[in-house]
Amino acid sequence: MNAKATKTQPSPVIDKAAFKAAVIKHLHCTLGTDENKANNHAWWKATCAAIQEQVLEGLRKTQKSHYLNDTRAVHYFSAEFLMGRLLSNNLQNFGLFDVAGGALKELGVEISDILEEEPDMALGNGGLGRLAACFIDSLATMELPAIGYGIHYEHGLFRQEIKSGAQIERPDSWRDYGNPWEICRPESIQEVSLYGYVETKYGENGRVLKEWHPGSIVKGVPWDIPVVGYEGKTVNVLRLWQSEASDYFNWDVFNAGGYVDAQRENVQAETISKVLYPNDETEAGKELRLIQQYFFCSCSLKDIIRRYKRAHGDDWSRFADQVVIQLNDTHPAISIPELMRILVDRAELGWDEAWGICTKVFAYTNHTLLPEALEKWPARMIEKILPRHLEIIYEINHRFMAEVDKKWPGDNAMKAKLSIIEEGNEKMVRMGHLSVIGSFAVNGVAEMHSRLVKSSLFPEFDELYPGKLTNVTNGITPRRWLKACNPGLSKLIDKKIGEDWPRDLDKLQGLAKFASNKTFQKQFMKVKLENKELLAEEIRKSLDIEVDVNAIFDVQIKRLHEYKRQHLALLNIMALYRRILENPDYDMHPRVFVFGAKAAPGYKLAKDIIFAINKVADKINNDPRVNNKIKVAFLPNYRVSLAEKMIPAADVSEQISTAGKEASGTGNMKLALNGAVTIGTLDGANVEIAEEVGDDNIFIFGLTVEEVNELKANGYNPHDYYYKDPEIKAVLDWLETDYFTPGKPGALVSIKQSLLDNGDPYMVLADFRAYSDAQIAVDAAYRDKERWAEMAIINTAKMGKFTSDRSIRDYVERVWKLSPCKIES
Ligand code: GPU
Repeated sequence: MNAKATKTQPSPVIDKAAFKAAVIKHLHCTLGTDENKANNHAWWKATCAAIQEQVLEGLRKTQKSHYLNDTRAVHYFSAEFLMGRLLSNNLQNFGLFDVAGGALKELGVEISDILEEEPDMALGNGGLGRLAACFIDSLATMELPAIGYGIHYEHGLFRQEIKSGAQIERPDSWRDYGNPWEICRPESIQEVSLYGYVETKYGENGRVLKEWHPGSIVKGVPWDIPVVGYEGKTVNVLRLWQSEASDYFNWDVFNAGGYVDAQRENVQAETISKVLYPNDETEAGKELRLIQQYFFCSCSLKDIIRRYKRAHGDDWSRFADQVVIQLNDTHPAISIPELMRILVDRAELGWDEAWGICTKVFAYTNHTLLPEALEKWPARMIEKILPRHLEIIYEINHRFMAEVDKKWPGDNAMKAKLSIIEEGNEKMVRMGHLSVIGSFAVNGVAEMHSRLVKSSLFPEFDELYPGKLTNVTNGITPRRWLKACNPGLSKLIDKKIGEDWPRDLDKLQGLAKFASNKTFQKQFMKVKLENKELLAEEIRKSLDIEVDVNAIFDVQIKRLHEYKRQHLALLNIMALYRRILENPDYDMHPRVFVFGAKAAPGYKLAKDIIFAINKVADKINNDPRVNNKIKVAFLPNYRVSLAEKMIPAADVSEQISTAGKEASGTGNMKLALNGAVTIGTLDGANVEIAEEVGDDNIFIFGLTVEEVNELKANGYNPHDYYYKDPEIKAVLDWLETDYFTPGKPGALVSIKQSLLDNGDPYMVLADFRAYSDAQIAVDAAYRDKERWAEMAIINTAKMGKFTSDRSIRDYVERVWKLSPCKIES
């Protein structure tokens, strides 16, 4: 019998007794405690240490194999990696989850309690950062040589508290009591220069040499987080850089008598990796943020070059064969002039040779069309922090302008449009243009988004560089987002179609033929109900709200943003409430609206929307006239580990962005994979989800991109909807009263203002009626239990396309040209 063909689950590398012994050993020898004294935190750390033994063994073998095979590798540069918790995934990937659970049980400890001890690694804001985490999971699983590069933020995304309905931000301290996964690598410290000036010198044959005299030097200390692939063969690394003051520089200042200044430099250096900027899809324009970007890019490039030189010395001719760097949005775009600087100023390559290398190494992913998210840096700021880089950017642009002139001779408007430099009151450097020009491939993150990147964001670049712009639709790792977070459903699927779907998600297709099977429908919906019970318990504990598990669980989880339109959902909830108050017999299936969302601390309207949701929730949840038909639960501190509890319990997935605004979305994929039915607009990856599940198994509503543009062009006036639709008027007027905020009339008025006086930029009112009708259709559909179960099963069955393994396969084929590397034991 072919063992390979039948073995589907990762086979445990050690047994229960050995695992138990390892946990005890670490309690004693790593933590200095014992079985009687240990609290859950100590048990958690000891369990991590026990599995980390396996992880590090895998890491060592992987690094050795990659080195011996001199592999080409992808380097994923990202300012954000939203990893969440690692213990459960690492156990799963080694096939040790049940072994560990059993071992701990014998020691009198529940594994579920231990898992809850782990703080989330929240080094990201939302979708972009979580995508990076899913991608490195897939890369390791597919045995591809890869390294993630980012920033070792001391504080990740803020912890959200809700006080009297309003968001309060508290610092996140994920490492306060130590992180059992990370390994500090002082042997690979790098130095990064900042500020100062550039000296022009003349070398042999009149060659112009540029020397940057930095005003400040900081140290980058690498911390490695092992990334374990499914079945634990490849263990790649996520390398995160922490900033520290570099010793000798400060001593110079110190010796000159500037003790206070020396101290200040110290603080400054450490500030660089202090905190993640909490803005999602808004470019902050802050000096420290540019320094953060440059800091991690410079460290990472030097790290890559050190590794390359170890194998190839000073022969640069093979660099682009060995190294590909994926830029996760423009946040790491400063890497392009940094690599040019290293090649031209340091390695003394000619410009053309250096540029030839650069443009074979970089590839760029665009994640948004929103103008406020397209990074632009004042040229003056770059000049101050990175004087040499600004010169290089000008040189790149100068040569690029010549190319533009060749293609469109004498067309100055075209030059102004495509230039890296935006002229105006203040000269700005467009990082998107720099990224397109400096990369060999550019991709959007869903079919529709990539089409819009080509047709509306970069149409001229598409003409200039045919074939450079392409699509790679996003994906999610099914290991975390089904196998680990939804054990009930996973086991049911295992029984029905076998156990190899976590590696080959198209296998889920096999469930489709059972979608109308009554027995399977019952089993599937029983798991859903159990997951709803768990979430109901969470809602009770966290909010003291009782919800009925037979209600429809309607879930909207994502960053709070006007374009994502949480306020559209809110208006519909208010409309339902009004209908019930007007007609106590209003016929609807009970529904629980569950929200999770953080607002950027400086985003006033987003915070107002959170406040409004909570105030409306208070009123509805405590109004006996509602008779429990509606409950609203805003769960505070939405994060990866909370998503893992909410997603398995969802019946309905809210994906209601204004068409053309959500580049892809990935929560939409996670929810559908766990059997939630989508109510959504034709936006981002919703379009592809609809293609996969079919029109009968999704609720699509609202304006299309074309209709949005047409309506805008014809002069959209939200007042038309306000005056024509009495329910819209009533609901908006309601916001102005003190009904939801007793004694404080006007507390919710900013929402009404944005939707009327401010012109409703995201066309909430234009889509309201269509949304509300679609929700009525959802309600009707849910009442047919069998039909609903069939829809839910079809959703799970048809999500194969959205595994991040497929995204990575697309990148490998279309962009990276990588081969897997078998790990020798
Ligand atoms: N996205 Br740009 C973020 O989460 N943050 C950002 O700063 C930018 C984009 C998201 C997109 O909004 C979302 O549609 C997409 O699925 C995700 O990136 C991953 O591509």
